[in-house]
Amino acid sequence: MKSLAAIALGSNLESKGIGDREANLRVAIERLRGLGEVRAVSSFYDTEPVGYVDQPRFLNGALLLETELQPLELMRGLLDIERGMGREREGAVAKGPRVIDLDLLLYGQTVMNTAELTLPHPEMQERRFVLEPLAEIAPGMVHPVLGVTVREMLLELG
Ligand code: PH2
Ligand code: MG
Ligand code: MG
Repeated sequence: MKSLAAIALGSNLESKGIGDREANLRVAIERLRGLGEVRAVSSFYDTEPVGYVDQPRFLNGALLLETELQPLELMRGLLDIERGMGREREGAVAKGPRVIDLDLLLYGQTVMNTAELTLPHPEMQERRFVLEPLAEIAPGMVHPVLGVTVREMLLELG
């Protein structure tokens, strides 16, 4: 059975083999085509770093993927793409600079909470850099726990 997943993309470092932030996002999108069918891609937003602020500005976007993969398989696929693009996790600062970050936000109406994966993404409703691009491509997509749409979550941020 096919499911519709919402994925957040972010980059705030150049990568050796690929290039600048925008090139990183574009290559990630091409590689995501290996995990399913890309149904929509948002524009890219230049954003102020949130949380850990002493790092370069991010380029953020969002994407809808229709996939046969189950949530954990999909998340492992995202991690494989991150690793393949040179993302370093060993010794890296939490929430710090990265070549590419692919976060699984929503997987249809699936709710799960395991050591490996929490769905929906526990912080998505607090992050403008996630909701603004996602609202462009999926304003009516519903958060299965909060029972509100992406557009409503964005409005709630003020
Ligand atoms: N990601 C983080 C931490 N802070 N800030 C912005 N603007 N965009 C991000 O993608 C981001 C962040 C950790 O994943
Ligand atoms: Mg992230
Ligand atoms: Mg991540």
